[in-house]
Amino acid sequence: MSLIASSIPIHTSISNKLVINPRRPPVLARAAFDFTRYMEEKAARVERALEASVPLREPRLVHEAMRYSLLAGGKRVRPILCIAACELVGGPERAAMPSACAVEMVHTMSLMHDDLPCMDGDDLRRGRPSSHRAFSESVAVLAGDALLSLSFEHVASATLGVSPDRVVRAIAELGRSIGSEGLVGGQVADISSEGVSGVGPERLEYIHVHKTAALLEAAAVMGAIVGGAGDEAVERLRRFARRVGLLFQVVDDILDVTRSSEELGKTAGKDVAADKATYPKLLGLEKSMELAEELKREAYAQMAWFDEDKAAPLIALANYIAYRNN
Ligand code: GRG
Repeated sequence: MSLIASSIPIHTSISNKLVINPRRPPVLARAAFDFTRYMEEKAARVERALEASVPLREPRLVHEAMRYSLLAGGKRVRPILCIAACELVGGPERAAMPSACAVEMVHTMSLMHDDLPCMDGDDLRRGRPSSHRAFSESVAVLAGDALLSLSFEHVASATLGVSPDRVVRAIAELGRSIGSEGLVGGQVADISSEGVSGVGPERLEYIHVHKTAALLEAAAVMGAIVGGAGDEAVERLRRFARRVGLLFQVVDDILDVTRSSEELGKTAGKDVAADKATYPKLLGLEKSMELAEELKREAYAQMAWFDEDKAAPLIALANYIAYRNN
């Protein structure tokens, strides 16, 4: 059963057995796999698909705002995860592209809403003024709503050559991951924990698993479903992505206190300023890095079930998430 639905924690205790050196060069599954090239090629195709998914129609203002945020050049980790999961189970990239675009639309709209003054309040996103600063608060809300709506429409209408029951399952996965028991649930828990003392590891894990890991999990699971995966493969990819998703947020917390706003393309040090519960605050930097390493190993373990060569992109993606700089 999914962690998102059951709320079973990934870690009830933090291991202190692992000793890691964060500067150690990452070890990839196969030296022959060129991950940089893989990311560049996939990101370029995702970019083209995203561009085509939101044409500049009337009313111009809302479409301009949708495109302003969607095409602002994020890392595109979620769509690439979706495509890699599809290809791992033998599906073609084109089967996953609409789902890949949909998760990026949802991710982008969640950033637009998160940046609003009534939420986390940030004027900088992806290295440029946030949506509400470039347009207005009302346009940022509406353009975010429109991206959310389009994400579902896009999976339903643009996924071709995949059986209708698989498309419906993918849409259900997306809906479940972002609603009140997914992303929205995590954001509510996050906001209501601000400035509250005594936020423990279980509460923090709930926030991060729902706010961040849920959408990465949906990306991988949607890719697997439209790629034709059986139940066991879907479940393995779900567990892999859940750990990678939590890893993503642990690293995000670490970067918030170790990098500058210029490096991040968003305001650094915000978590401390807002008195937020974060892993560095709860565990300290070193233990947070140990947790990141542990999550990466657990994610890798799920990949051992698959063909080593086919799993190489996902292993490398987890590695990239663990060692990223922004
Ligand atoms: C989804 C209906 C709905 C509402 C949104 C505002 C909100 C509810 C949730 C906030 C979720 C949020 C902002 C989580 C943080 C996730 C995170 C670590 C973002 C950074 O992702 P990157 O580093 O960013 O992949 P880029 O810009 O590279 O895409």
